[in-house]
Amino acid sequence: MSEAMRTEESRWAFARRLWSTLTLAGFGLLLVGCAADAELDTFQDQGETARQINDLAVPVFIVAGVVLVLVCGALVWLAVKNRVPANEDYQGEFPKQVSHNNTLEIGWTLGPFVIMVIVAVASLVTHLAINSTEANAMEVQVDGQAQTWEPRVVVVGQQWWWEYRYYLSQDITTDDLGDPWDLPPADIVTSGQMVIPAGEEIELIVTSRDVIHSHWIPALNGKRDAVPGLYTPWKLSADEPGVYFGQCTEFCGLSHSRMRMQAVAVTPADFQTWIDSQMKPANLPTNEDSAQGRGAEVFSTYCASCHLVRGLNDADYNGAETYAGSAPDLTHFASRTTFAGGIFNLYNSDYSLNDDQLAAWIRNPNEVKENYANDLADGELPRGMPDMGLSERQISDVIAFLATLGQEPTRAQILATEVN
Ligand code: HEC
Ligand SMILES: [Cu+2]
Repeated sequence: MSEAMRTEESRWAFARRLWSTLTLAGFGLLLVGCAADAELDTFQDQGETARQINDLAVPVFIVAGVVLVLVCGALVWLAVKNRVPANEDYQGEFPKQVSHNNTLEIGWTLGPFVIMVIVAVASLVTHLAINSTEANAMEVQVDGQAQTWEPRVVVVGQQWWWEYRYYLSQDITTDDLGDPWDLPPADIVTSGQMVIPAGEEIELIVTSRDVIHSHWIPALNGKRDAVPGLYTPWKLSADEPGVYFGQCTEFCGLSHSRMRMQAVAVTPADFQTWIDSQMKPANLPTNEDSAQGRGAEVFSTYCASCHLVRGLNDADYNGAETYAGSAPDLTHFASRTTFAGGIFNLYNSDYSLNDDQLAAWIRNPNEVKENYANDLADGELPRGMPDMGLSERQISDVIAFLATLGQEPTRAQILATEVN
């Protein structure tokens, strides 16, 4: 065997191996998409809007699939059936040439036309339905006073976490909001977790403070872009109490894949309880010499330029010194069960505080979630939380302080919201 032939042969062997590897990898990826309990499965609708989307998408997928199989099948079948050897001396018959066949021409014009009209009408109907909102004002107690509240949440994306703002005492509209860098104070502000009453349609007002993000909680609804400076209406609802996972779906920089969120749907009674506790200012430590007291001091020195703890630094809080001008409101930090864009568990499954993870975060955020917040050029503002060079003592003190902020979640809540 000549040298040239051998190389030729090994090239072929390589190509074959490459092909089978790629095919296997392709099938692997396909199967990964089949996990029965996938958190971001678009086909497991658990709310009205998600259901309406599926009622449109599934039949359209099926019709498109049938058309694909018919067209490709006909193509392959005709090609095989009418094959003629690539041989200039071929003397046999050539396939019959068909043209100007009225039945065929009308058929393959009208068929697709009818299918497209049906799909277009169905799409339009669904589109209008998922973009319309209903008036479903519900009764809530705010500071002991009954209020009618049209369930509405202002959703703000920034690198790399979601903020949820609740205005219970007024029927907030985009006109009242002004610009997203200077929103009016809200009754309740959370991050990463949006608590909603189950069975109610929740109107969302979606915006961003830096780059374009996209809000997506697939069990409850499709995606909606969060565009800086623009307010876009959206809605979602959950049929039953439960936890519904989401993920930012517009590439927004370094930690885009670690920008997650959860909708936590609760019963109306639990929702009221949640409102009552969230409306309270922080419970501040009274003993300055306790770990919590020293932690509050650390907070005031190192953290108050970005984070708000209502009752502690409202007076001189004027937004965060970050590119987006915002950082999570920590007034009720310990009432949430995940942190840093919904990627870490704040509690262990034995109900204790996940202080290892929290310490790692405060020690150097960039190491556990990449950001762009350290060693910046002059005048450049951080995207994410910087490493503040605290001592281990300061870290454990500030954690002791953070642990006192907000009503502790229940064990059921901790287990249901666990992320991995
Ligand atoms: C320069 C502004 C800035 C300073 C100063 C700062 N942080 Fe942050 N912090 C942020 C930003 C931005 C985030 C959101 C980052 C993310 O999720 O990617 C954050 C997130 C957090 C979170 C997670 C909150 C949540 O709900 O997800 C905790 C806890 C936290 N910071 C604690 C602290 C503590 C403690 C200090 C002081 C020692 C501090 N931060 C100082 C900007 C700051
Ligand atoms: Cu994002």
